[in-house]
Amino acid sequence: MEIVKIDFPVIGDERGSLVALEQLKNIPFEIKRVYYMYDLQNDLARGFHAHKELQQILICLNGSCKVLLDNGKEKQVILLDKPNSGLLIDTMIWHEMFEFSDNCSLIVIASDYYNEDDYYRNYEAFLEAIK
Ligand code: T46
Repeated sequence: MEIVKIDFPVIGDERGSLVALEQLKNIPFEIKRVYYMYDLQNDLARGFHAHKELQQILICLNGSCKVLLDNGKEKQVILLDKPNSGLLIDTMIWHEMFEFSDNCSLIVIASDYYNEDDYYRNYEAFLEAIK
């Protein structure tokens, strides 16, 4: 399975670091939604679904976490621990986020609005769909 990680250029000076995300430039799709997660619990994993059409870039802005990506044939676990690195979660990739560090926060750049009909939340249904 191809893992796509995007390293965003950091514009830094003595005041700190700045990263710019721009649709169809360093984000490979049109951006329709941005959401974020914080107060994450180390032992409470999230995700456990795949998207039919949605593409997303997941960035760990603070702390670290692991992401399992599963295309139905292969599984890979990726560590996210850099605020200037984004992980592409493409369509039809089952994903789970887990082992959140203290103060972990995640921001997600998404190609479409929230739509519950775009989710496969049942693993067997996901496997059936990608056959
Ligand atoms: C994903 C991973 C990375 C909304 O109402 N609007 C939204 O934009 C989102 C993202 C969620 N919700 C509702 C749906 C649920 O009732 O918020 C509740 C929690 O969502 P969920 O259990 O899907 O959260 P995660 O962390 O398991 O998954 C989220 C995204 O939903 C999903 O698209 O790929 O983050």
